[in-house]
Amino acid sequence: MPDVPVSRSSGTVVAAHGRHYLVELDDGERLDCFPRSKKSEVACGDRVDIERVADDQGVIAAIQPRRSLLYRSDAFRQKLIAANVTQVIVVVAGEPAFSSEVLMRCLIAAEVQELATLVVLNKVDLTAGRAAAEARLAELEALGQPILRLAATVDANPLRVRLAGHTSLLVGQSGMGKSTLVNALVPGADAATREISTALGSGRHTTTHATLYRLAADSALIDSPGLQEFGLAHVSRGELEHAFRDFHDWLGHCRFRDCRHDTEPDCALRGAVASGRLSAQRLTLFQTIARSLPS
Ligand SMILES: Nc1nc2c(ncn2[C@@H]2O[C@H](COP(=O)(O)OP(=O)(O)O)[C@@H](O)[C@H]2O)c(=O)[nH]1
Ligand SMILES: [Mg+2]
Ligand SMILES: [Zn+2]
Repeated sequence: MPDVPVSRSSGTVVAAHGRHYLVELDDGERLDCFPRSKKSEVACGDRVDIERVADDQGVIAAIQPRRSLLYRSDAFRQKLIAANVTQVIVVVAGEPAFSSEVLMRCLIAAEVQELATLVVLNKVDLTAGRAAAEARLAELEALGQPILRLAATVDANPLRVRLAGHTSLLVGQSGMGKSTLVNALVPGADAATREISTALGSGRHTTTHATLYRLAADSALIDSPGLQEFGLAHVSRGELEHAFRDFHDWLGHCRFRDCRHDTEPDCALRGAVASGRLSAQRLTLFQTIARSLPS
């Protein structure tokens, strides 16, 4: 090891690509960093303690306690998305058509972390797919889910006021317009993204890693790579049931306490569907996601 005196400082992970991180130190300097141990899992948005090992390189010595951690998971592993987020913004669009299941999975992951959620229907300047998208969002909106409609390429400002005081994460399938929103809201984001991609050796043209941008002293925006699936292996059946807000009135009223709301007799949820008080699509969506859970 070179004989460099160890200096310790703390900072925020502003970009994460594999096991390579860009950390913004509290004095504003940006430093390339690697985790100390093979096992350590660092996420964009993490507050970390850094030991400088070279002029231009640091080691992440510790991750400070997180106020939230958003991740997806299958039976074998988890993929961190972002840490210390306070608001999850799921971006959808009419064109290309979005998946209701992916949207719901993003909302469930946020709900489990008790994070505020906002759905942005982007590209409202396009008529293609708009009616179909609205039809699929209507159910969620009726349940009290906040939905914001805008066109990132025309005017992204309606989103700006919703970001104040938050560390917001943009998630969703690719092609929905997340990066376009970031570029519209953060001056110089495009150039910064290219610089970071070069530094981290990731691809230049699509979002390959989560990146945090500062908006003001009290707010930040994190862009994330598009996802086509969102594994929820870490979510329990109970958490899943509660994340479906329209189920609340019926939970606990099935004949069997451990009712799976599938083929059991006297299931309150299926009863509610039969009497038209609960949407059949919502119960089907629940079943689809429930079947993918480990238990
Ligand atoms: N017409 C229209 N196109 C948009 C809008 N927002 C994004 N796009 C386009 O949609 C494509 C995908 O955008 P991008 O930001 O890369 O999506 P991401 O994968 O979610 O980051 C790009 O070609 C954008 O120019 C919008 O509001 N209206
Ligand atoms: Mg992108
Ligand atoms: Zn039931």
